[in-house]
Amino acid sequence: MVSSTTIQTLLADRTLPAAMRAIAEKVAAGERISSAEGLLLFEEGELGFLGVLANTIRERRHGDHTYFNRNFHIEPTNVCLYTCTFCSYSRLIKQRSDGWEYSLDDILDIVKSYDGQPVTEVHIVGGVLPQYDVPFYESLFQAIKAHRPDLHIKALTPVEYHYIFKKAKISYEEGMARMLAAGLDSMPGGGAEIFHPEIRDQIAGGKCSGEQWLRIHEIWHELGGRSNATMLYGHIENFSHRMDHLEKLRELQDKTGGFQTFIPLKFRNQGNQLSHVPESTVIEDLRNYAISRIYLDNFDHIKAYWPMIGREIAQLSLAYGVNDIDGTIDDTTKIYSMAGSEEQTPALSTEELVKLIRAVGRQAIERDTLYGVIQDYSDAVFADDKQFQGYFSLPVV
Ligand code: V47
Ligand code: SF4
Repeated sequence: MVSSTTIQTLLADRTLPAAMRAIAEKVAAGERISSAEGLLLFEEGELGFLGVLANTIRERRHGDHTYFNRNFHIEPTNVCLYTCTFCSYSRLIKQRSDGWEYSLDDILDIVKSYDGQPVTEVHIVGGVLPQYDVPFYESLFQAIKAHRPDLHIKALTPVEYHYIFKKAKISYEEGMARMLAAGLDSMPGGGAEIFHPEIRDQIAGGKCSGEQWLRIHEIWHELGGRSNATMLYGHIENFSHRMDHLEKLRELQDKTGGFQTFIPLKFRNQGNQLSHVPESTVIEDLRNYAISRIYLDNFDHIKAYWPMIGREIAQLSLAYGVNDIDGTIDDTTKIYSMAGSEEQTPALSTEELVKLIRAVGRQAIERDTLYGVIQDYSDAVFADDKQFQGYFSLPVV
């Protein structure tokens, strides 16, 4: 455990404002906070206070366990017919001369290049183009399963699904059932951005709406599938838009229970149409993780995507509600390097990732996509193991 400051310590502080005290009492009792309280945390919650609450919940649920997954990403194309202003893939930004468009065989060759490697999941997501339609993805999923049946296919978002089902003139229900039959195992969390139309229309106009994103996940959950959810924050939205987004996710999760993980995605401002918008501070990133952990009481996991935020903030996030760090990722992950992430070579070996987790006093657990434990690295010894540097305390408010 990394926290020496407990909620009881916070409650003993007579200067704690009454509204914050009420929230802390709810968290101590394992009760749900309201959306108004969530908004108050966004507006007024101090980092140290939020950290104690979020870390309490994190340790109550997971102790020191910090999950990672050995996966690889395939991006079929880096051009897209949509023009999301935050995205470096948009045709407005990326000219086709420096773009790629993989064929089914190209994608299969990438899958085959991982033969013999202990990866458990392929994460497929990229731009939206007309040639990538329902029959294309059906054939792709079938071909991957024929080649490597045990590889979990986590693929596409409601942005692609909405587009391809509409083009094929089939319902979401029929479309998702066909994807399931073809071999789709789960859905990643992308394409959620900010659900509220006031913001979505400005940054992601033309692609599926917030309601459509939620509906496609709901249908997938009803088919027995699991999925993730994201929120792209730190651009032109305000706290009430973030709260609205979290509220809609919590409501759907109450209904279906199909979400596994929530992944806050920090907006990165290079190489896109929002380059003039300053990026959020580290303090805001940690506050956002913590509030997500506190508010989303029906989500099992909160994930930090380290290629986007960097290794140090990922380590810090483990004290602010996060219990999952995405993957031993290879160099095919290009979205964030194009958008300005400092992780220009976003690859870590399993050993590096385990050491990164251990260095902040947590326990590294390799998982599969559905959080089945593959290996607990608590006792693993590496050749150049440094003295354990862990254990630090959260700031006392
Ligand atoms: O939907 C695009 C985001 C998402 C930028 O489910 C940007 O396990 C920041 O969803 N700055 C795709 N973010 C990635 C994604 C994801 C990643 C890792 C794991 C999982 C999972 C899902 O990336 C897009 C969009 O919201 N994005 N451009 C940018 N400039
Ligand atoms: Fe296309 Fe997705 Fe980028 Fe929007 S965020 S331009 S839909 S790749």
